[in-house]
Amino acid sequence: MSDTLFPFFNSNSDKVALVEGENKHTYSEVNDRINLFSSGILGAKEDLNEERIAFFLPASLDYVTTMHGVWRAGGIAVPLNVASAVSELDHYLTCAKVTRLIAGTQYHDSLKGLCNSLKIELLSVSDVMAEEPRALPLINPERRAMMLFTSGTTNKPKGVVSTHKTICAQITTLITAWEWSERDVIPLFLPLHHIHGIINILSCGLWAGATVHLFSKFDIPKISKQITHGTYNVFMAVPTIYVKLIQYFETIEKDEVDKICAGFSAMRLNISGSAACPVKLFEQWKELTGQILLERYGMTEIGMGISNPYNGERRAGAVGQPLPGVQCQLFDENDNVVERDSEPGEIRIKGDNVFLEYWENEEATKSSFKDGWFCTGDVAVVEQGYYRIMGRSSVDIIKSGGYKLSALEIEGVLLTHDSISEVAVIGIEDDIWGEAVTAFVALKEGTALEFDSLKSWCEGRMSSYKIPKHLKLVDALPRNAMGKVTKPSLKELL
Ligand code: MCA
Ligand code: AMP
Repeated sequence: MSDTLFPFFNSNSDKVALVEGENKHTYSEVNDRINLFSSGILGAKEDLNEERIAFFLPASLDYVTTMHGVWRAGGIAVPLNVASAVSELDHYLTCAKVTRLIAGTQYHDSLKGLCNSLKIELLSVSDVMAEEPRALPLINPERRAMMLFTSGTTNKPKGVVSTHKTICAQITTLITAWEWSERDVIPLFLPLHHIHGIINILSCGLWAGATVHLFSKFDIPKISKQITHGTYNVFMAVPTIYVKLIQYFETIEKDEVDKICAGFSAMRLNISGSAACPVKLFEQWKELTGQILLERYGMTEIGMGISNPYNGERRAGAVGQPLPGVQCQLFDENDNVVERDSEPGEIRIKGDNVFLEYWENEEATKSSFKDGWFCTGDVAVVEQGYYRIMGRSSVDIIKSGGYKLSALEIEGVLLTHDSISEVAVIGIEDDIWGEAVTAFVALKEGTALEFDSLKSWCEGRMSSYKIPKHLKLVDALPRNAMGKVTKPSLKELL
């Protein structure tokens, strides 16, 4: 059972695990709370037997209680994006066959209708808590533990299922590689429905006995203030966050900038990941803070795969070497191993860190593995011993501010607009977001479309970060002889 392996939860430690605003929670207090939650969610059952319990909670003590509570009771934890549109939630809840949804009371009114229609019990954490702890099941590490939704080259996001063993492998490799310890203090402001926030920050922190400061969003002034006070010694973020920090520095007094940069400078580690870190950003950050960003590469299906070294050269524009316990190999289009340096190939991964399956999607699971290797769809080269990511094999995946977005999913929603006859969505290079969602639209005859009205129409139909940043009206989309839209040629139309 992976959860009891979190050593500090078992040690009755009075060390602070979580800081939430003015409130501090010790490991022993959090541990007791988790046990009461597990006892309550079990009710009369001995074991949840992989029942899917979803939760709609921002970063909070309640989130940690629910995640670990579900694990200890033998359920599958399904953390949801609190910024989701209702239509997206419908898909997640239906696909995972969720039975109970734990949500903050502030969300109950907006979730009630959906839960009623899907016959899902809507609860708050306090509804679940038992008065007394009870015996909890022993859980085989091979059992399913968590489901995260990931966008792919198909229309709807797929549920990526990891086991207790997967999660344990993903955490422990990072604890070793990045030298986590109980002396660490880290801010957590990333969303908690993705590996970056869940595993790299929250779970590694709690496993190591560190202190994790929880923020419901990336609140630059608040977080910067703590940084000037020297509160944190580790900082992990997506490249967009480093860009936004640098932009923020341009809006405040130099004296203040110097204090924040000194706070960063004193840290033991600054990490960038989830999307490519431009060399220019790497250099700017070094110049401002003296920190040499450690860039690493990961994916929902594998956790972290490749990382620049903690000790040793961290190379700009490269992601380093495979992490301990992770097997990594590049393959060409004919599935042959790429033997020579500087020749590109698809990254394929093996190891205990790799997920179990796409939930109830045998076909997708099967086609994503070849000879036991998980095929990431990312193309890389090895140069003087360092992997460098060159891009993805699909134009239908967009990385915006660290979020992986499916062009097809966005197109599917836009096509339901009354004025749109055809649409193609791609990512266009962008200094802040990495890639900006851009929609090429052909209109139905006799109709017109303003960008602002399209954006308003999108609200509530998709999460706000998926809404196109640019709209280009075209007479018709460029197509090849087979009638397929030639997406690479769209950029030329801008
Ligand atoms: C916010 N907006 C965005 C994005 N985020 N637009 C495009 N892409 C985005 N990622 C838009 C909002 O819709 C809004 O638009 C406006 O920006 C301001 O929103 P706000 O929420 O205030 O922005 P923010 O707080 O500055 O958010 C930026 C962010 C956030 C903090 C960078 O996007 C974020 O947390 N990204 C990280 C996601 C992540 O953790 N990914 C890891 C998955 P409007 O004003 O028009 O309403 S990848 C992973 O886990 C793998 C394993 C890995 O390798 O790590
Ligand atoms: P997700 O499935 O949302 O976790 O996103 C995983 C994808 O993010 C990978 O398949 C890569 O395309 C991309 N990614 C993650 N880290 C990096 C990185 N350091 N450089 C380039 N791309 C990255």
